[in-house]
Amino acid sequence: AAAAEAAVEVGGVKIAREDVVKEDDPTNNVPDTIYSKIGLQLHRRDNHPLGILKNTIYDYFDKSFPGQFVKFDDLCPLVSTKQNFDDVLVPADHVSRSYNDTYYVDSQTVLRCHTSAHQAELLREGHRHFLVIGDVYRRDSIDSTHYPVFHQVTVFPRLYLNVFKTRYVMNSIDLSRIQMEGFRVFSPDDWSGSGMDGTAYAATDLKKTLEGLATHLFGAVEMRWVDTYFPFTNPSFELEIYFQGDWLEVLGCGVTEQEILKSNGRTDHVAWAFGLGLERLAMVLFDIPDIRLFWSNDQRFTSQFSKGKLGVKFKPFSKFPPCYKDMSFWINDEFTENNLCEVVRGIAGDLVEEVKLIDNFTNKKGMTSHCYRIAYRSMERSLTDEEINDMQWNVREEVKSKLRVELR
Ligand code: FA5
Ligand code: MG
Repeated sequence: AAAAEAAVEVGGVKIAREDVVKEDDPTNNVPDTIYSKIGLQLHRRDNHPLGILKNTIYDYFDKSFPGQFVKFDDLCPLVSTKQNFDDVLVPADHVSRSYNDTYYVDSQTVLRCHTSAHQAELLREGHRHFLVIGDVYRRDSIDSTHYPVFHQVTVFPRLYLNVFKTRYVMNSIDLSRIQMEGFRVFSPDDWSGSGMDGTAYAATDLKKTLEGLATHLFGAVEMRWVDTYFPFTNPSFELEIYFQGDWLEVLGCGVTEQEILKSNGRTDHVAWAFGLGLERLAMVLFDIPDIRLFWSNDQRFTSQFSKGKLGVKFKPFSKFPPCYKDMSFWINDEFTENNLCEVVRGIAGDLVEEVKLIDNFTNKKGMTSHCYRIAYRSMERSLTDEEINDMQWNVREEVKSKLRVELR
């Protein structure tokens, strides 16, 4: 196989392979398949479904809040654990910090697992309203809607002075200064009759803005709000839209924790933020059946999309049959599905379509057996029996040697 590029450049930062892939370093778990995705920046290609969707989201914010939002789509995906976790109040024992869920370059540096990793530094730099779009990285399961690299848009924040508290505060603020600085100014009518405090007011504004975005993308749709939890927002919500007979989670959002604003120089402010996965939305909007297709260079895929054309329905080129291989083994204490998926992805790359647990039992001695079904399928061509058997043989060997499980 062709060696991965010696170095890529993102946002002015040169990233060499040896900066990211360190096979002998136990504090590193980044494989070549992940390194090879850094710098591709699908979201910056105007004729790519992700670029088209990104630009449509830009349009909405430019139209709704002219001149207010600054956009960042070229920030380096290598961030510190402080940026990715501490700055957004992710607790020390949260699963997302584990080597099982996140790609670590070393014990202090990760490939960002969400674009929220940039909000604290951007606040400290003095920005008020901003969008961050970028590639994010997660160790995860393998199926048609999960890929270890995907793209997120974080919008943060709609930041306003907390003029809600009392009429006294309202009266004491120099309104001309606030307007000059681009804050949204509320007249007393906005809040005094509403009985809402700043948080409730922000939550209402957030929901209204996001319902507007969903309508901008989908036209008239049915949607619903679901309460949820994020360490960095309170209250927190997910927006689901009803599409083709099912409820689809499209984004997470909430009112920013005061602690984040205070520790980044924004006392007496209220803000909201949201984070949205571009692929899931694009799959629905363009009828794209498998998340791997976004990475395809096949003309039959790329030629179907063009700048500014949201929602052109993808016409699948002939679909090739999948080939299923089952594999059973006795697991050990360290076994995780994410680790198995890394092994399979490392060997089969984008030729693996799904890895699925199909049987699971524990015998009288307390040994647990798992049977996984691996689906191999190319999006572009027929696979030969020989090539599938080779991949499966290599998967079995590596599962034995790397995961140290006992094959059955
Ligand atoms: C977050 O990442 C939060 N940072 C979002 C947020 C931002 C909340 C700001 C509040 C304020 P979550 O892990 O749910 O949340 O991911 C957000 C979206 O990313 C999901 O709704 C989904 O659309 C997408 N997503 C998550 N994992 C994958 C994956 N493996 N492949 C493709 N898309 C994914
Ligand atoms: Mg979620």
